[in-house]
Amino acid sequence: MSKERNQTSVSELGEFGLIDRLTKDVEIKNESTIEGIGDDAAVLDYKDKQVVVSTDLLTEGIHFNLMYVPLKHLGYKAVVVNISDIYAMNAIPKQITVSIAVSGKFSVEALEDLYAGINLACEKYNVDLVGGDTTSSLTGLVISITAIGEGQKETIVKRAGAKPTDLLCVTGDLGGAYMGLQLLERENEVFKVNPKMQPKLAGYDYILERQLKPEARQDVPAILKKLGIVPTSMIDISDGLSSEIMHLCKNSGVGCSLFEDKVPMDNQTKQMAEEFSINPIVAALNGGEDYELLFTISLDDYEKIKNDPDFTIIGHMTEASEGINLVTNAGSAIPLEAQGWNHD
Ligand code: TPP
Repeated sequence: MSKERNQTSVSELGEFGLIDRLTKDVEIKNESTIEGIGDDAAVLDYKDKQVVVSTDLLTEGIHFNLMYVPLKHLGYKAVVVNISDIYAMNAIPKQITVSIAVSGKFSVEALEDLYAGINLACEKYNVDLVGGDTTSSLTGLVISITAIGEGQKETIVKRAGAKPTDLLCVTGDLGGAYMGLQLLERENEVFKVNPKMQPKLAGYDYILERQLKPEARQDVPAILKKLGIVPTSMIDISDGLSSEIMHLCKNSGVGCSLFEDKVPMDNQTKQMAEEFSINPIVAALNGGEDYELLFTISLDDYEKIKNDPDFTIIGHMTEASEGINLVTNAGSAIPLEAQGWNHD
């Protein structure tokens, strides 16, 4: 929370004054936005397009800890995790609505920091903020974002559609966001005991950024289009690789063999996992928040994708009766368990 600026209480501005102030920098960038903030609902003209809508809720103490997450980063990340769901449909996000519930501990200036992050993400991803709601909360901050995107009927990709011989592919690398979170939690515990201790974060910029300022795979729909590939199924990795594989398999009615040695991981992820005595594959399988895309393609598309540096083939789908298995580095196949992150 900024110390330099004068602090205004939310009650001084009132709900509508607050909305005006928080959204004063919003600009409309897309032709399809006929009506933005100000009416009962946004009006979007999509003509021959398919509209895709997704909502996510983030709650203080459950999804984020403001002891080490700056509000500007939180705003940015809240947008990214939502629009990641739109890219996961092979669609392009165009508009978002943002609803917040805030307790009295937040000043207007603190909320402006949150919206500065939201606006920054809207700039980066070319998305319009077109509506939302604000209300009070007794327990801290709650952020709900709805993302709206557009796609073409022929190229929208769902979780169902994978066939038993398809290849399983992933973008980027996995486990980094989880190891970044472990590092921040550890240093936060140290801080609570001794606030004068300097946090030991040096050398871990990548995994910290993966946790604090993740990016959505904006580039993927265009790359797939260029390669002439329409995935047979797709999902984004928010809860961890294992539970996302489960979703694809369940929705498609297939099984899967995932190869441990193929799962891409960054060196910082591996290093931090070693410091925490965690097997790095566990961070990739169960950590979550990587916001990479996991998808299946027809075996016929193998030649198109095999040399593309954006994607890694990590396994293949099987008949459902063969189950969902992890082929370990030692060569044994063990049933994969969906131990993705949950809120308990
Ligand atoms: N606790 C704190 C304080 N910070 C975190 N970043 C996490 C836990 C980890 N975490 C927060 S959201 C999330 C994870 C792993 C991903 C899954 O969130 P969920 O609400 O299940 O998203 P959905 O699958 O509904 O999109």
